[in-house]
Amino acid sequence: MTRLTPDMIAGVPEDKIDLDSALMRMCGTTVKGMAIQAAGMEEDYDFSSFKVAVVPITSGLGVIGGFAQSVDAIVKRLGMNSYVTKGTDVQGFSEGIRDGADMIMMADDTMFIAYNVREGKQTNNSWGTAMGYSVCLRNAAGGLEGKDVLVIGAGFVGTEAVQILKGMGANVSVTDIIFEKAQALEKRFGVKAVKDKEEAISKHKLILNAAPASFPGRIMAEGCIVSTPGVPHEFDEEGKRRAKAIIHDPLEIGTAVMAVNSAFYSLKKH
Ligand code: PYL
Repeated sequence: MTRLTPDMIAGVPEDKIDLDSALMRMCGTTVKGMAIQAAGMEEDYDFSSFKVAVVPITSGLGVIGGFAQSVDAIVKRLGMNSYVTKGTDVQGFSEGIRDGADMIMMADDTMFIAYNVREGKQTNNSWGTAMGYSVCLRNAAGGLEGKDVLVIGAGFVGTEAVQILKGMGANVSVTDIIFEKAQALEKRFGVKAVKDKEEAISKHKLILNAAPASFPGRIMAEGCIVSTPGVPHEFDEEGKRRAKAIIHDPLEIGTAVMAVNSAFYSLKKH
């Protein structure tokens, strides 16, 4: 998983990219609507009763400037009652519990989770990101049943994505810079491992890019839809011209899905 930098998430707290409008234009949903779909629910929900504590974590490579504030802003935009704890790590976790938080969100260098305190259940960001970007791709494509979809990257997110997309009825191919990783997913999930990434990109109109790689527009299919959580993220002018839609944000789609899915552990009971 590529580690975010403060620059990558600088505009998230004030929603500089206006993600709701972008998703409404490309996928026909708001961020919250997408997250509710990703969590397998239908109608809208008022999440204002959910108290969420976002805990900065200093382990490993340490705090990322603006990360906790970005998560807090994303969760607030879902209508939840969110705050960043004063303490970090165990102290921050304990503060959230003491304050009666329903959910605790925190990330170290390998895991980012939304922990539902009441239900003792968690949702992680790899699943949240894979599910969120798969729902966006499905909505932008008007459904994936029987359609060819290419997943780039057989890491944490790509591994979740191949399963989710197959479950949505897509014919899934997967490629990775380490071909053996793609072959391992072929063996486990019955998807198709493809070795030549550029050839695969040129042949697919539906792509979920779960790798840090971006790709030159000259190999992209006309009218392709690229759902791409991969960071860093850049597409050249030719790529932007050829694509029907490029769905991307540095953190919000995955975070919104994991927060909503974790909240639903409590709501699905009723
Ligand atoms: C969750 C993000 C999405 C992409 N890469 C993942 C990443 O950067 N993970 C590291 C997050 C570290 C957060 C730090 C803090 O500020 O609390 N421990």
